[in-house]
Amino acid sequence: MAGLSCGIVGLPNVGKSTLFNALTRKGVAAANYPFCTIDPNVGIVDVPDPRLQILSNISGSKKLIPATVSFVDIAGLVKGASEGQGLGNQFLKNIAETDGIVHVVRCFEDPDVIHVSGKVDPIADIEVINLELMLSDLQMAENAYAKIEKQLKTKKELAVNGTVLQKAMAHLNQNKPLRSLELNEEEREILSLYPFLTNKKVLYAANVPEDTLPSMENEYVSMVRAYAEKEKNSVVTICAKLEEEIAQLTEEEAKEFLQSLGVADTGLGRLIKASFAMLDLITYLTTGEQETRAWTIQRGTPANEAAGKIHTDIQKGFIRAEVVSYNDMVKYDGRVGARESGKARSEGKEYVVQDGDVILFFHN
Ligand SMILES: Nc1nc2c(ncn2[C@@H]2O[C@H](COP(=O)(O)OP(=O)(O)O)[C@@H](O)[C@H]2O)c(=O)[nH]1
Ligand SMILES: [Mg+2]
Repeated sequence: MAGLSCGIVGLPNVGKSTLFNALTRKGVAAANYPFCTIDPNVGIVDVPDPRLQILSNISGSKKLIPATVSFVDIAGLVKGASEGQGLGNQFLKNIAETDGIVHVVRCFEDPDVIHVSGKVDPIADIEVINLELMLSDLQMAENAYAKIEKQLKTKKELAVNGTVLQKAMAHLNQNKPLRSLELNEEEREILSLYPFLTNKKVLYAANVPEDTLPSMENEYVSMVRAYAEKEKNSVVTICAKLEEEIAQLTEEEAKEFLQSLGVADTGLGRLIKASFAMLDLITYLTTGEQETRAWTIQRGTPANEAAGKIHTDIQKGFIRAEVVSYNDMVKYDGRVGARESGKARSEGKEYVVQDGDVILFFHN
């Protein structure tokens, strides 16, 4: 899978496929039927970033290339998935391959759409999913521990793995996700070598009914917010039905439609941005006559590694980076103007790239 990815998870019939279709306009069958989505569907989505168009106008670029995030529509999870119920094992394997989780929660009532446990109860729904993820992780931790247990006496270098896995098992047995396990840096690094599901970041997408517009709040959303706050996770409200309709429209029509509803931004835009933030990603920009482009990096990446995103040759032969902030590019009408005003900084390979840096790399 190209780039960074988010798995869309949630119980059956909460609106995952509807949301996914709107995200990707791919037309995957959304049906009022549990287990409808058998194969995970991957969609690559542009990250909306108005800075690109403005920079591109300044530079007279021929092309405009936004950053992307991949979303995967993962088949519905049910109680017992960690024991292979429903499409359990397949589901869990698909999540393991993603970087972060978007957990869709049903906050709408509709007698025509079956709820797998009979009534709308967002917290109970969240807990069904989270329990299955924890059980799956517990199994994984136990298996991993069993594998190294015998060697622990003779192989000193495995001691930390043993400790980490034991801590993980104890934590999971207390019904807590691994992302909340307190570990030192070395231990955390070792934990991240295993594809544990509850060690991934999670973002809740509360799927609200159309009659909550424009506020998109209702009592169910409040419950989800309170729950997420305890875990220090974020919530994005979204109306999957509305997004599905908007996805059929041209950009112009969509804008008018949203305005008529009193909604400022599409839920999808907010969801994509929140996913990007959840994965702790930022973008730096390059701009010229050929193209204006957003490059995705992890927050904290040094300049030479950031250059490696463009080409490994630039990383290897890195000399320096000329950095102008996006705001200065706009204020001084481009790199030349920024240079003349002393706003073009020369940075070395260890410089930590910031979101919105507009960079020109020099290399040999
Ligand atoms: N009333 C209402 N129905 C929805 C909403 N979102 C999805 N649905 C419907 O619920 C059914 C299941 O949706 P789907 O996206 O396939 O759910 P999934 O099983 O989570 O992928 C479909 O008939 C959707 O049209 C919503 O916000 N409101
Ligand atoms: Mg589906």
